[in-house]
Amino acid sequence: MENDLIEHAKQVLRDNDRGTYTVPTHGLYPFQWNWDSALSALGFAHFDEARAWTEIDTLFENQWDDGMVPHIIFHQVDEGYFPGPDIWGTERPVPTSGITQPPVAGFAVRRMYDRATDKPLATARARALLPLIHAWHQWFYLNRDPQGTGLVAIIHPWETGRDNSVDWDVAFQRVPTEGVAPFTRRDTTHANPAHRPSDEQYKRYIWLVQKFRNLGWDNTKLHDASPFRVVDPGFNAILIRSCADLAELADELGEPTIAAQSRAMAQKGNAAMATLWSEEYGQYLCYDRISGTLIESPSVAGILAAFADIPPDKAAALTRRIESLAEACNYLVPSHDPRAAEFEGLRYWRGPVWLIVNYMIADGLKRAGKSEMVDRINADCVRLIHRSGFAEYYDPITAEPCGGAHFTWTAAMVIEILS
Ligand code: 9YW
Repeated sequence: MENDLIEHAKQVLRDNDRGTYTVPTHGLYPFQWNWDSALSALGFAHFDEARAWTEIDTLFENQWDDGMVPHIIFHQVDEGYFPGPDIWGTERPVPTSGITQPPVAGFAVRRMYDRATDKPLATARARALLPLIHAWHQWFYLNRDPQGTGLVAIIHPWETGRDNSVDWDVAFQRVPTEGVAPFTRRDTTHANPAHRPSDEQYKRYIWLVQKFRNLGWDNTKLHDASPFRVVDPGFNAILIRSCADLAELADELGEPTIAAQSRAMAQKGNAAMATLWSEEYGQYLCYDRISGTLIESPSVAGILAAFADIPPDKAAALTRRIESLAEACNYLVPSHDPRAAEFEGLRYWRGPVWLIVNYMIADGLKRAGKSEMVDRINADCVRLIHRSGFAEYYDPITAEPCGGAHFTWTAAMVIEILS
């Protein structure tokens, strides 16, 4: 039974494989997405290590000169997605978007290296990627933490990969909708509009893109110029974990300078995470860098923080928090607390379960010794797949499959969990 699931998952990866990169799913997302690729490579690594390395290589071939790795790479022309390269206007040789996404590649590369059966290949690829991933991490702290707080801000909801999270609702009101050129959405022709962000949110997404484009995509200016600057605990945890993992990898590969710098970034980030803890919510919260306040929104971002090396008492508290969420839904871990007024079980990042998020939470809790909760989360992932297939996301109460089907990173996570 589980072997069948793994075989099916591999087929999803093969079907979405475009040779040197994979698409998240054909139709809805016809290009390469940043954190999708890093996590999908983990799935490929179980049956084709060379292909897994190529996935990450392709991503970093499109790294910007300043160190940023863009969130979408438009390898081919496809009118089926909005906003396409003409809207971004980044003028890259291979067109890309102008913002980034959760930097999970450092974690993925270390894991691929550690598990590699072809060590010469892994050593060569990891050695080449090491300075590139390090440059991306340094880019973050330089450009997205200009005050040196130890935590980076995102300047567009798309950067967190949690596009329409409740976390942004208040801060996003600061982003105007006036002056946005008329556009036609494409996502709602591929997926049920009830599972997607609203039109008004799309206008604000595009307003920000226009703003940054008018500033020539100059990252030394964008942070301070953006009316939307939010510190996300999940995003920061991913960056911290990737820095820490890159430090270990750099030690192994004999790169002491990268190791020391990576470790220093991770340590500073880890210490600063404490400022995002909420005793009242029993989890971490986002922080609005413009209003200077924590955002009172019980989303999964504050639980995903477990992916970094958080203190044992915080890992225990997050485990209790997940136990409490389990009382309000049938499948862990909902992207928003089902008891909150804003919860919507079908709408993207306002409630549904995402397997990639589950995977990272479980990975962090495993390191913290919370094996019972890890088993529970993994079992829920498998139950969801059995019931509803390889969907983009799932209703945490009914298990209804949402968004796109035949989804690459969902399949990759199944291979990871079951192998
Ligand atoms: C969009 C590809 C991407 C993910 C994001 C997810 C969604 C794209 O799909 O965003 O156009 O809204 O929110 O995390 O990387 O799977």
